[in-house]
Amino acid sequence: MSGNDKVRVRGLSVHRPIIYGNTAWLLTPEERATVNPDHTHRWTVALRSAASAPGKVGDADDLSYFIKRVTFKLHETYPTPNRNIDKPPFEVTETGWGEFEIHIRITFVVESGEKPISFYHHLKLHPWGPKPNDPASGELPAPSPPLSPIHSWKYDEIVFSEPFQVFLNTLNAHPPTPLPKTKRSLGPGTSENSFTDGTEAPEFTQDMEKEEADRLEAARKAVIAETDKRRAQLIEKEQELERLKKAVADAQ
Ligand code: SLL
Repeated sequence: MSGNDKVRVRGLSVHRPIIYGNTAWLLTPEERATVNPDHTHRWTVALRSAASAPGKVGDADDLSYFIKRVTFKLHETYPTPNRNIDKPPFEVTETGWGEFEIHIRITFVVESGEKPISFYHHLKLHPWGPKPNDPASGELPAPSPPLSPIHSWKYDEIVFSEPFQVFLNTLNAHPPTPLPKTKRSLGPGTSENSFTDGTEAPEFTQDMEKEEADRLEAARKAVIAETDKRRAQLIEKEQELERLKKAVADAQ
C-alpha cells in the first residue's frame, strides 16, 4: 500500500447493485419422509449481484472482490443459526416449516476500510396474494398446492462514499454487469425458473430503474407544487392578518 492508497477520494461515490431474498420450493412427500416430516419447504436465501446470470435470479457477477463475508442469522430453531459464508455463492439452503426474519450482515474486504452493514429479509415460503382457502378472500380454494417456486427478492445498491484509493482501484477493475433494458426470457428448465404456470423468475431491469426514477421525479414535482400552494396561502393569510390588525388599530 502506498501513502496515496490510504487517502479517501473526496467527492466521489461508487455504487454496486445487489439483490437479496429467497426462493422456496414445496417438498414432495418423498422428500419430507427423508428430510424431516415436519418440514414443508426447501429454501435458499442469498445475496447476489443484481444482473442475472443465464436462468438465474441475479448472480451474473462474483461479488467477492468487495465482500469478505455474508452472515445469515437464521431463526433459533435452526442448529448454529449464525451461518458465515466466506466465499460465493453467498447463500444458505435449508429446509423448514415456517417463515421468519433473516438477519443479513455483509462484511467488506479489509482494504475497503468500510464498516459491516446489516439488514433483514423476511423469508417467504407461501404464495403471494390472499390465501386460496381463506373464506374472507372470496376466492375458490386452489385445486392443488402450487409446484412453482416462490420468489421474494429486493433490489438495492451498496454505496461507497469517498472510498480509499486502493479500494476504488479494486472497484474500478470490476464494473458491474449492466442490467438489461427490459426483462429477457430466461428460458425454461432451470431450477430457479421451473414455473408451471408460464410465468418466469423475476429479473431486475433498467426499465424498472427508470420507472422508479420517474416515480421519484413525479413525487418531487408534487412536493414543489404543494409547497408553492401553501406558501401562497400563507402570504394571503399574513396579508389578511395585517388588514385585520390595521382595522382593529383604526377602530381604537
Ligand atoms: C413461526 N415465528 O412461528 C415463526 C418461526 C421458525 C421456522 C418459524 C426450523 C425447522 C426445525 C423452522 O422451520 N423454523 O428446526 O426443524 O412461523
